[in-house]
Amino acid sequence: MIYKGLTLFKDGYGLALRTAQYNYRLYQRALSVHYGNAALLTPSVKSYVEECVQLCQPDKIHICDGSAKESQMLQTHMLQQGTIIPLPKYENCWLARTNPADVARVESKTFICTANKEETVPVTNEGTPGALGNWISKKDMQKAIQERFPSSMAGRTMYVIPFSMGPIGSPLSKIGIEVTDSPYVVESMKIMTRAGTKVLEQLQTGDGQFVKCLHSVGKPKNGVIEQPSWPCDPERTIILHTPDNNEIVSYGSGYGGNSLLGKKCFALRIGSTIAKREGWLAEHMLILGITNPKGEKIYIAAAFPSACGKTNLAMLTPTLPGYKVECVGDDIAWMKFDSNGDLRAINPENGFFGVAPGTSMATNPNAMKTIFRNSLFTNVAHTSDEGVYWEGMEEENIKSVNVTDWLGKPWNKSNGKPAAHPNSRFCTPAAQCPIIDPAWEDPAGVPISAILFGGRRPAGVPLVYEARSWAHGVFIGAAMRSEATAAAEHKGKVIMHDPFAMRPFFGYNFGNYLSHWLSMEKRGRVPKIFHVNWFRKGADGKFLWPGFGENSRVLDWIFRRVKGEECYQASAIGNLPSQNALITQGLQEAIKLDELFNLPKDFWEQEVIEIEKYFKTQVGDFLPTQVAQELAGLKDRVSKM
Ligand code: OXD
Ligand code: MN
Repeated sequence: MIYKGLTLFKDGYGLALRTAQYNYRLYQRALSVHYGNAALLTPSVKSYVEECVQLCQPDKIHICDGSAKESQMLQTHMLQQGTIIPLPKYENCWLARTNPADVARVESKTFICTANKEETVPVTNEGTPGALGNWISKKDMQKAIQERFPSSMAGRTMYVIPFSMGPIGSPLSKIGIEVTDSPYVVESMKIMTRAGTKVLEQLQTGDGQFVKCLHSVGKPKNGVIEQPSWPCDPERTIILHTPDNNEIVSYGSGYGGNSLLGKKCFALRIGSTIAKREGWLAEHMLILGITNPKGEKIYIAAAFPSACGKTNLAMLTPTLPGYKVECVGDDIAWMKFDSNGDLRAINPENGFFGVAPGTSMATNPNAMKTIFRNSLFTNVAHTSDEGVYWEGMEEENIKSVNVTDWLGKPWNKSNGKPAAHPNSRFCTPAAQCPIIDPAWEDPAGVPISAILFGGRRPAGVPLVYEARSWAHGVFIGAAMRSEATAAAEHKGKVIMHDPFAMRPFFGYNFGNYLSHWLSMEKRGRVPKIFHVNWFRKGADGKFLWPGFGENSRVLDWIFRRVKGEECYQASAIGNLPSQNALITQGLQEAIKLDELFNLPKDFWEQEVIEIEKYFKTQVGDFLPTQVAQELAGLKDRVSKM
């Protein structure tokens, strides 16, 4: 095998780093570091970069420093390539349009690589295809890499992004190095994580550990890049994770969760495996702080599937007088017990990569006040006054302008197609959120008093109920279901199982994940668990609950339960608010509380059958006995309803 040797030059001179194959001088080609300071790389980062260079054969190396000057340089480059267009209506905002074949996460092409399949997914004898993640063998993973990566960066620059998930230096934070050939990824990672020189300095003083993240947008086999402004290889896209050596390899897609490797790949998939080993939790959860009229404050974490309103809840404007909500994070929580036995959470991210459609001054004014500075929009519509538009945004914005849709075509309402892609996004710095929590970067994290599970359930599931115990709460998380959304490649409004809102993000066997959750009770004081459903519809097909700011009424009940108020009544599925406990005074519309909290026996009998089937076919013998007992308990109580 011929290795291309690597010589990293600082500003074209000086520092030479040798590969193990340095003696193959004949084959060596000096690669200049045309931006950044290679002297800051630790030996293990250097050797990782060298490996990536040997494999991907980039033309240049850029070591990201995280500066504004660097961003300007990359923006100019992306403007020239046509990857982004400026949005002078706002301050330092940009719009990217992807290749239409690269618009969402690709769950079917996402794999976890372990020695045995059972480490990754529950293996059952039921003959039903597994829906709790995809396993790949080491051999097949190597084959997949060798088929795609050699020379995949030829003619391009390789960017080396040092990033921290969590505040730099926090005992709860972890570091990653993402190597990518996409300047869009660099700019997005600079918003979504703490990235740049400070992280390299932390690596030098800390334990030196980092998660290896290799990403290439790739080159199609036939050599034809359909949209040069957005190179990708959708047919051969693959996203690979090796928990054994904390490594991520992603090929073929430039889109969000497939390419910003700190987010789903690191913070959730690899993160959950590290968390299991180290005794903590890495979860697909928002974190909010809520202060009641007495000035008491608690923090709540909530897991909803993608595109089910986590960002809206995290930034809620309460309608209940005297309440205040502050945002710690909108997508991911890393939670660990401290030495006092309190469960403390950090948001490992530094920005919001939120779903744009549906976001407006009416639904999420705090998001709207966050996103029009220093933000990168993807696949939203463009207006002739150099702004953006999406479905749900106040229509005044487009009264006197022309709209170009996410595909770059003229658009008006009458053409019947959405102007923005349903999974179009804003990528914006969290610090700009007007209600960012004062403790959002506290290295110690914030103490979590309640965990919420929820999803889009049009029928049968009440607005809110409380788990009877920790084990019952774990069962509720395991049994979560929700209507499919556009965040991934699923089509239609089918109700899918999405346990813990983690189905696409488990880094290891779901049965073992459940045992890990159950074991948390022995490690410290566990929070109360609740299930919420803002999406129940009445017989007339309309939503029974107004949602958004009115959800503060549900948070108020949860707050009071956390404080020990006896404002509940037991039911077959868990504790419901007792008569009049949910504050309804001041609601704009009359609420059909009976319909909202009604528990139809036939619905719950069916739900139990469905959960039983799911556990049997998907989890099999890996289902912890305690969870099976909780299901049996529910079945028994439902039979007596
Ligand atoms: C996300 C997702 O992007 O869950 O957060 O898809
Ligand atoms: Mn998410």
